[in-house]
Amino acid sequence: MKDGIYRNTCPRNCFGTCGILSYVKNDRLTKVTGDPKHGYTKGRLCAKGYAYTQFVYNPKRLKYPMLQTPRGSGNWKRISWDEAYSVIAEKIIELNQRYGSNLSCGYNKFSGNLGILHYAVEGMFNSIGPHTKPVGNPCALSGKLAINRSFGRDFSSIPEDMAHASLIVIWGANPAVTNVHQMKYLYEARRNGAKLVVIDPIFTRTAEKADVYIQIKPGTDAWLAYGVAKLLIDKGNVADHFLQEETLGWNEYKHFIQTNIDMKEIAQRTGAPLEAIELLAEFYEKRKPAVTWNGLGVQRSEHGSSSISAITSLAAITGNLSVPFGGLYYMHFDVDHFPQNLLNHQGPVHPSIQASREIDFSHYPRNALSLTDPPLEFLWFASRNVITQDQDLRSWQQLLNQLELIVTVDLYLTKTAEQSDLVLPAASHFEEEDLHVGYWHYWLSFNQKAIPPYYEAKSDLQIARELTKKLNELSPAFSNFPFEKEPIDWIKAELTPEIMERYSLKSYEDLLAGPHIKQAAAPQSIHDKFTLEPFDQIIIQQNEELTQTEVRLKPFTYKLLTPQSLLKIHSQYEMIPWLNQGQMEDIIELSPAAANDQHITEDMKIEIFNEEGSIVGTAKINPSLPTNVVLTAQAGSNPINKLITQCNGKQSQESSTFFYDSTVKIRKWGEKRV
Ligand SMILES: Nc1nc2c(c(=O)[nH]1)N[C@H]1C(S)=C(S)[C@@H](COP(=O)(O)OP(=O)(O)OC[C@H]3O[C@@H](n4cnc5c(=O)[nH]c(N)nc54)[C@H](O)[C@@H]3O)O[C@H]1N2
Ligand SMILES: Nc1nc2c(c(=O)[nH]1)N[C@H]1C(S)=C(S)[C@@H](COP(=O)(O)OP(=O)(O)OC[C@H]3O[C@@H](n4cnc5c(=O)[nH]c(N)nc54)[C@H](O)[C@@H]3O)O[C@H]1N2
Ligand code: SF4
Ligand SMILES: [Mo]
Repeated sequence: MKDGIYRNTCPRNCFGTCGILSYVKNDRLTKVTGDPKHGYTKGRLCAKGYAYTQFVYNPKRLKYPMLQTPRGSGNWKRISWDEAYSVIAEKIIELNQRYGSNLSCGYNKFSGNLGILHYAVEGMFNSIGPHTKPVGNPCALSGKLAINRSFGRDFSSIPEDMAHASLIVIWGANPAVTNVHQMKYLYEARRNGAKLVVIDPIFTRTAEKADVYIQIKPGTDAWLAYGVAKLLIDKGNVADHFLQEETLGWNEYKHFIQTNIDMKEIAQRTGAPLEAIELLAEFYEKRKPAVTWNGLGVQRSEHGSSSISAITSLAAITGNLSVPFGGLYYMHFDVDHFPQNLLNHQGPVHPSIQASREIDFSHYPRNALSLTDPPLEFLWFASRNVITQDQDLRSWQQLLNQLELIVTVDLYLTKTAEQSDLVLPAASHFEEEDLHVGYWHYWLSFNQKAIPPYYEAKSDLQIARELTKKLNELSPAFSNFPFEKEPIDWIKAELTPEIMERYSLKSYEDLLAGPHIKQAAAPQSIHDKFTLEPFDQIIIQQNEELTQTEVRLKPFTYKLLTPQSLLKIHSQYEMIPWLNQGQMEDIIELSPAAANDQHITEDMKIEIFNEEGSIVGTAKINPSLPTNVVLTAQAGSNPINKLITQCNGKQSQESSTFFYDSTVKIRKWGEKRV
């Protein structure tokens, strides 16, 4: 590669989707900075971004394809790519002969790298005809469905506009940790006199910055939203004209609130003092424009979808959806407006099987175990670390034990890779080309290949191309993956005339000079945005689930909250010395009351446990935690997700995973279980 500065995009599952400038000398990445031409991130990265040289040249990165015999033994042997492809292709073909289809072959891919070319994994599987694939979205589906019920489509306001708000109400998001660039817009609004309200069971780093912090019992946001709505409706402080003209179901909603909502009960259920609820109502009444932020944290539990609906309805009745710079934030799915040619690649038709078998993400191992005709025998992991990030690990273990071949493509030897037969080293984003659409801001950006691959690492797309060749060599026309296409061909194919117009591009080369914003979504007034994509009527629904929203816990049982950490993205970046020294990883935070119940003192070794198993850690007493909450971080050497349960089958096929609904008990380490 030529020495110089290249344009990259941080591909993590993160609100930033930051533009990066990469400095390259003698084929080495020497430093990275933020891309000043990115209008949202404005030349900044987070700490993880600035540590990318340590991510790329980390001694722990996988260098070569490796085979482990037997699986789980740690007995790894370096093999060539050709040998790896042969092992995989022979197994796929043999399974095809055994079962007469490729249904016994499946993959589980999620969010390690969100670049559009990473749909190569889906494309590669589509290319062999019907197989077994995950569907849904364990992270965000419940909220997405709620927003869709309200707006008839996805909706999330322009993040740059938040700087002009007079009130910002954050329900269950922690941007000071998870969305650091947004803080700049939030601070700008505050400098202009805006008030910030944070609603969260935990006194987070974002809550520390708030004017008003409302500590809420987990899972009760719908009640709080309806309580505020009740106060506004009773005083007649609602956007009557808007509600009559542009919403459906207003009269029913109003009737529901007036007859069902009792403020004393709301305070009791939510744990929020009545004064705080009244203050929030007063803010909503007096401060315009107000923005309402539906955090992902709200929707990781059984009633999460109802809560997002209730919060969204509250934003609507305050009239803030129809005033400039008012708005509602969740996340958007603009990537779905792209052709996503790899994701949608059509494979060969099977004579008798119409379509692939679909397994819901949140029930993957259980559903996979129940497949019999044929069973799932071969599983491919890419951009996914189920052992640290998914729930129901007992079922995962059972599934992994019975599979015939497990392949993991990753940059590191993750907990999931450790349980695989084969690991294939993935390229970092500096070693491949890609195209990126954010899910929070509205910028489109390019990812240039800046350096040669680390040792023998390859991109997921390159692996798809090469495995296809091997399959077709061994069994002609087995796969129809267009392996001759280069990455740039795939990128150009995404930039249809319509997309080019939307992002004001003349050719893809424009993106080499800097990211482009979706035109009609450029920070203008909210009115312009609605004319861009006609604003459907808002359906304000009464939710019958509402009456069940109260969280009742058994005595000495605690809700386990495991939100995201500042210096990691889920299981990623743990090994980076600039960021994580491992010292925080076994901390279990509990309230003084919980500590008292169990006679636990600071720094004591304790165990939290439930029917799934137990985790040992060091107690930290956090005076601001609610009595019934235990707080820990994700991933680490002893992943907490061992204790994340399937919630007694309550989780429907169409929801996010209920990561925040598990409960645990606590005991001193070494004590007998009672
Ligand atoms: N540094 C960093 N940034 C990240 C990530 C990361 O791992 N690290 N992950 C990225 C990804 S994939 C995602 S999805 C986002 C998530 O980012 P956020 O939207 O901020 O969501 P969470 O971190 O899941 O939870 C936010 C807050 O919700 C609170 N919460 C839990 N239950 C409830 C409830 O019932 N009601 C209310 N009101 N609050 C509740 C939690 O205490 C937590 O403080 O972050 C992204 N950004
Ligand atoms: N307890 C608990 N669990 C949670 C959550 C929670 O709040 N609490 N949050 C959930 C949420 S919001 C999410 S989004 C999920 C995230 O779940 P995952 O998507 O599984 O999480 P990551 O750890 O970000 O990434 C998975 C792997 O992708 C790898 N990877 C990165 N780039 C590439 C690439 O280019 N190619 C390939 N093949 N691999 C790559 C990384 O090295 C990493 O090992 O976790 C969920 N799990
Ligand atoms: S992790 Fe998020 S904030 Fe940090 S550089 Fe990547 S996209 Fe930006
Ligand atoms: Mo997520």
